[in-house]
Amino acid sequence: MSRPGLLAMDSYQLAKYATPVPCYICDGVNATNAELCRHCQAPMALAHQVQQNVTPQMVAVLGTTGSGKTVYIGMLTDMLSRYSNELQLLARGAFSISLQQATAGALSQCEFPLKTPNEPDRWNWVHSRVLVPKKNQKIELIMPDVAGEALMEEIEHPHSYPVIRAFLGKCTAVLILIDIEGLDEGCDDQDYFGMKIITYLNEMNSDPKTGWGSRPISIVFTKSDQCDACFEDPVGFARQRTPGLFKQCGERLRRCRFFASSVAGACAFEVSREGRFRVPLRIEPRGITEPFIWLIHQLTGTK
Ligand SMILES: Nc1nc2c(ncn2[C@@H]2O[C@H](COP(=O)(O)OP(=O)(O)OP(=O)(O)O)[C@@H](O)[C@H]2O)c(=O)[nH]1
Ligand SMILES: [Mg+2]
Ligand SMILES: [Zn+2]
Repeated sequence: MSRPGLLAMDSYQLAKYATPVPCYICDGVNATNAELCRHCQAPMALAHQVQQNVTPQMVAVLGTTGSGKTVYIGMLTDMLSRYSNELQLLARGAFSISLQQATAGALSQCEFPLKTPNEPDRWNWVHSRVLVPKKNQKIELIMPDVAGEALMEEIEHPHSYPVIRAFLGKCTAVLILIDIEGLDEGCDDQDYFGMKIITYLNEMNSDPKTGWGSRPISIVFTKSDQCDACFEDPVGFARQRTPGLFKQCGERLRRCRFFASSVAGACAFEVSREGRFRVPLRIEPRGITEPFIWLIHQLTGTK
């Protein structure tokens, strides 16, 4: 015979999982305990980390595959989080430090980091607080390291990577990386890439006041360790070597500036059974922080 008793019902605990949480990148609705957005695969940690009274700005680093995005973002975050007086970076959430750690780790062993996988759930999303000490200003920033192949796919076939489109739609500034190595021997793929990305952004939002024509854009010539002339005069270099991009910038962008950057002081090639790989012989960052600092000053109105 069974005796009557009281049994506590735990089903109310499930109620909290029914509260939908919007993804910070695409606004798609997800369950509270989702790790990745089920619509665009962006980490849901971004939505949880963002405080209600702080709206993070989104900044994109765009470039073809192999143009140096991962090396650039990794080195930039490493430099700004350690020893910059002009601007300081504080990572929000441990996962924001992974890219910096992977890049610094690889470079310290005289290697370059691995190519970024095409799957959005494997990208590193750097979420940080940026401080401008002299002006006592701070902003929150989200800056992912996207794969160049995925980016090109989205530019050539819009909507193939919804996460890229959603993210770029919310960006307030971009850094466009142009690989100067790709400009050698009369190859103009990098010039075409620059023109395509500016056209893509302008088509996305061409409003004269809020569109891309009035948002800050840094054009960064990467791997400039291979060309002193580029460091000496990035504008002259752009005019001569990327004439299509230079013209588009002059005609369509009101807040655009050219920069030269490099991470490696000198490189060599290592030949193994897997192929021929470039290895950095010494790390000598040049022009890494300048394009980013200029963007932040543009965003905060501090210069
Ligand atoms: N000489 C020189 N080579 C560099 C420099 N930075 C990157 N590289 C070379 O460019 C390659 C690609 O760099 P990544 O940062 O992985 O390029 P990525 O744009 O992230 O490429 P995806 O992940 O495919 O989109 C490296 O493996 C190096 O061979 C640099 O400052 N100088
Ligand atoms: Mg990469
Ligand atoms: Zn999403």
